[in-house]
Amino acid sequence: MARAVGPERRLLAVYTGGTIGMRSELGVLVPGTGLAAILRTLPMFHDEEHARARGLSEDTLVLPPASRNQRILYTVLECQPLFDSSDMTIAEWVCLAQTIKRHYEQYHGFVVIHGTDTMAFAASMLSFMLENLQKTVILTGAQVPIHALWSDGRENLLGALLMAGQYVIPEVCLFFQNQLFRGNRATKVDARRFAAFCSPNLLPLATVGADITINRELVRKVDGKAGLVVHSSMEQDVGLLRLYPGIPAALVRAFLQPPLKGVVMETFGSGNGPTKPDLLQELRVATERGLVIVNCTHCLQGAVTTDYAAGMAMAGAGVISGFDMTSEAALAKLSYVLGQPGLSLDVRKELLTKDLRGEMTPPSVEERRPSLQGNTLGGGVSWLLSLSGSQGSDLGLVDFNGQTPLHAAARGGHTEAVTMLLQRGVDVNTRDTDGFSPLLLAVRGRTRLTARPQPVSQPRSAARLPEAACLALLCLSGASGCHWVAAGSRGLPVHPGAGGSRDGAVQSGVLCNTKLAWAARQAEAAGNLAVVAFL
Ligand code: ASN
Repeated sequence: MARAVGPERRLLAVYTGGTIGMRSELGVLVPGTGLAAILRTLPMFHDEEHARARGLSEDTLVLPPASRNQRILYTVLECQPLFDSSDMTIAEWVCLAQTIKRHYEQYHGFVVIHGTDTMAFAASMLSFMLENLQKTVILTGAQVPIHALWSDGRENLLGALLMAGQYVIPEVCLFFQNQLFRGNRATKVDARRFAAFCSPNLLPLATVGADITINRELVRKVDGKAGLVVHSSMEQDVGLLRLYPGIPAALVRAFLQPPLKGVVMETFGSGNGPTKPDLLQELRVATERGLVIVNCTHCLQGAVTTDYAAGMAMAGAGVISGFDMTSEAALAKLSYVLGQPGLSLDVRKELLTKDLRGEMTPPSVEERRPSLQGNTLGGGVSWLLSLSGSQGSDLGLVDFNGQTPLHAAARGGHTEAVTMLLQRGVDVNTRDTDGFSPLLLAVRGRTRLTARPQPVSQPRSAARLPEAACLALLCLSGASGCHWVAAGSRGLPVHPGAGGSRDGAVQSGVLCNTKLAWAARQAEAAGNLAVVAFL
């Protein structure tokens, strides 16, 4: 990711259709031609004076200056015909990828104006078709036509042009309502609201407000100087099957017949499906025949696991885990992987489990090992390893916010990891750049800190710093349903509304986050925190 330099940045805006340019005909919206002409009349999209002074050609539009020394010039390429995106198919998206390739050297970046209904599919498809992308490609559109008085189209298109013009983000992205998403992580979640998209399993790459905030560590790195490759041979015979409770095995059998070559199967929760033998048999027969089935969850957020027998049964029937991929991304990936010529079935399956374009977060190798997954401490260890990326890493290392693995473990509620780190003697009192200790992050990370009534006069364990801080960390970082009280040595500040006694004996009962955080911060500042936990 880099800030784009140079006095002029040239973009190609490929207009494929969608509501943004639609007109009403006989009371219904249909794709409308002439988007460039509309944009030319809107001062926010075209600086006529500058265009004339600069002698720009008729088909080149220029944005008003966004920064002092840079102008963004763009050309709108209107597709023939224009589509409501419900009519888009793999063939149209291949054409789009080839158009980008054809104009790749001429332009600094690309904006694709597309209908919203299938925009997440389009972005996913393009992300796989375009390999070694070194320039920014951003899809955008609108919920309301751009010429309407109240339309999201103007902001969305202007935002996409500005992002593509000012930054080099070498990915296929989707810009909507001030957020720039990785295209193959986005999904449409609302038919009417302007916030139509979300990226359930990955934070936005950038957010636009008064300032533009780029999530730099998320943006993919360019792979050397390899040239752009367009993969046009996408498999069309791929499908999407959403399971529902009681789905008859006969229906599943009918769906899985040739010419189908790959299926994204949407399952329940964390990848679970019915364990009825006849249904599992249909899945097994199909996968043994060479049909590739990828398991994605119905849920908007979360990933496929084998935590349940009902999830293990899917894996047992030869179904491949799609981890946290959206169904759109999984379908596009399937189409791409099955479309590659000359690969064995095993290689294709292997590719499907790998993160190819940032579309999934596969678990670390350690997380996949059943021996580690089976116990809670193992879960903590594998989480830690995924954090560090290697077994031998220094557990005291800090990230760019000054946070250690203990900060991260405490913040995320990974009790087992906290235990392990404390056992290894990491410093419990390290502060991050905001001055927060792991204990304070653990407190802040809790949403409910209500303790059931519990006798507090006989604490089962009590300790002073640093043991008390360790203990507190353990109970606060995720142990659900734990009973706890915060107690202090003499002088522990008591929040005015918290109850408890001021002599420092016990602060107990129900403490909300704010009060505990307040008390913990005061006590930490005074260096005399002692916390007693009842587990
Ligand atoms: N039906 C339209 C389309 O996807 C919806 C939109 O663009 N908002 O083309």
